Amino acid sequence: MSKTIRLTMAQALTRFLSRQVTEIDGKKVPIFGGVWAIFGHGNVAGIGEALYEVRDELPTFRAHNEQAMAHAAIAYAKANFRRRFMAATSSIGPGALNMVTAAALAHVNRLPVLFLPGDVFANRIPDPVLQQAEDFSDGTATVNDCFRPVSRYFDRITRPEQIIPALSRAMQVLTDPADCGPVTLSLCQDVQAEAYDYPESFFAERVWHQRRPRPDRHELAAAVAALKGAKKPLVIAGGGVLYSQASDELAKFVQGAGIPVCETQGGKSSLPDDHPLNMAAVGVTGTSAANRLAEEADVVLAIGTRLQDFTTGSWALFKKSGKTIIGLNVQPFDAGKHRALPLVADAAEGLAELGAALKGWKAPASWTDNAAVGKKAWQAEAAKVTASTNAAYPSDAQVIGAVQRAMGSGVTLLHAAGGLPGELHKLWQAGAPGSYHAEYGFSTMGYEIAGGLGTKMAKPDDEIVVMIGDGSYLMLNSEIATSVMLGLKLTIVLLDNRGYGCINRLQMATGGANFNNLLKDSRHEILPDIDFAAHAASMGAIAEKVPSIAGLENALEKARKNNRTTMLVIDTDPLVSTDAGGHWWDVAVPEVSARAQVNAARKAYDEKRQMQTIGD
Ligand SMILES: Cc1ncc(C[n+]2csc(CCOP(=O)(O)OP(=O)(O)O)c2C)c(N)n1
Ligand SMILES: [Mg+2]
Repeated sequence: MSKTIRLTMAQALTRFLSRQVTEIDGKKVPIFGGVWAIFGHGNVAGIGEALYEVRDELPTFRAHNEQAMAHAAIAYAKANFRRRFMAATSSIGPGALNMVTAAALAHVNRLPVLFLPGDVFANRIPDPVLQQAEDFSDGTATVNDCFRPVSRYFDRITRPEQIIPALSRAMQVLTDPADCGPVTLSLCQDVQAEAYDYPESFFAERVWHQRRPRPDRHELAAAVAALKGAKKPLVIAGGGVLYSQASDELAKFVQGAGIPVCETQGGKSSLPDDHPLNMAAVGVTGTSAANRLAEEADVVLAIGTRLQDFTTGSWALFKKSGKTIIGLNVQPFDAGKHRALPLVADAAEGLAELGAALKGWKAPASWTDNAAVGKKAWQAEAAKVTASTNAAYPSDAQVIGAVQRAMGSGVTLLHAAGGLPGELHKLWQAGAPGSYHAEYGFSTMGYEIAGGLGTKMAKPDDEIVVMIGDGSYLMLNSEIATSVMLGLKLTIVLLDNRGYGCINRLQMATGGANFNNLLKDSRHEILPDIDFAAHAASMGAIAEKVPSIAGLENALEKARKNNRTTMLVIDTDPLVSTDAGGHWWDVAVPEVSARAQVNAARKAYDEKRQMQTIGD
């Protein structure tokens, strides 16, 4: 018999988590950066006590909203290129369900996070407990079943020994680059506190290394043959390039073969913005430089991308009939999308092998040179829309210009929802890999501030700039208080256009009346002039409303020196967005309507849909 140790399930869990290690730059570090926790009766006595025991090795952080704390955990994993991650524990019922949206966010973005919601009593003796939903026909159902479709692995722990296989499975999912995503271990309250004789070996230190699968020989040969036949090849760099930390390999590969690169939201900063082959953003929010090439490309090497509609222009952008897509992706599900030739591999490994096999081959010089001309033209357009202005209500693009001028490309910029993602994708000039942090897989309003917090935890020496709209801010801002309390400084730029500007613009573009998006177009008795600066200041931030673009630049320069979270608020124009670049996006317009504008929009919509391809 091996030696055992008697612990509660919760003690075994936290002890196990604290012994999981990874190696970064040759140094061993805990793979869990900590645990976010909001306690209630469902976790305070069990998990709470167990977290206290390991608080020196596995720190616990207190937040103000469960969704937000999970956002912080997810951003932490993203900023660490998925090599380190965090756990988030809640009580049962509302606390647990507050994390479901965040679980979906992690699921869509393929980011590792360990959810530890409390669950009802496994023994069912005190049923129904506070916050327990009762299913009339299913005794095993609890609200935590909502995590199932948004978890890569879900388990309910109803006996203390179950935590042993459950944690092994959890670690496989969290560390696997292909499967990677949220894991939910739903922890019955009574079982958290139950003791068991666990084998001591379960708590031995375990060192995890990033798995980097190499390509299959046949898939590689097919991809090389396709590329060698290309006249107009194009690389799409997705988030997988960053997660694989494959930027150097990518640069080497495209420089060797003379292939231009375009970037998805998740893949932006794979190459620095000023890299001559980087055409920057592609798709609905793309640059003219990238989209021009996308329309003509005959071989598209899609690396680490899910090929979501914003990238493909709802499959109307990549127009070349008979084109070949090569899906270099660690996940076969993505690698084979749209009848692509799959090249299942880690991005860096795949690029290295492709590069070696293509050695000496180059794309036609006319194609590569043509890309450079397009890039120059785009840069001139971008400079125009981001130039300074004295306008009382500047555009988002003009605010972006001010942030870029004041902060440079050395900061880490973060955003998630509203009009900003589109403008930033087009216009932000990113620096180092990972310096552009977009949550645009789920585009969750309210990710921004908590996401900034998690990013700051991952990159304490970086200046983190969070750009956010008034709508997102009002949805979830409470982690400003957490950032102040934890001494984790963020610089937040809030663009107040008094409503849901981008959805209002979408409404107008689809023939809709201005309705229920901007504050002025919504049902109200009173229309308050919301004082965002006062609101942030009340949570301990340094906050100020700036009167102009020049005022914003000055304030940002001062904010650099602050050691506390600082928020700058600027009024902006809700109706303006950047026309240059961009591409049609499929948003279904009503087929019949009493409004002439809707009927006209439907006619235009039907025409645009003719451009869509499926599998060609
Ligand atoms: C949680 C959530 N609810 C709704 C949406 C749909 N949505 C996307 S952007 C947006 C408006 C965002 O408003 P704001 O943050 O002020 O940015 P703006 O559009 O004004 O630039 C809405 C409602 C979303 N992405 N996330
Ligand atoms: Mg707004």
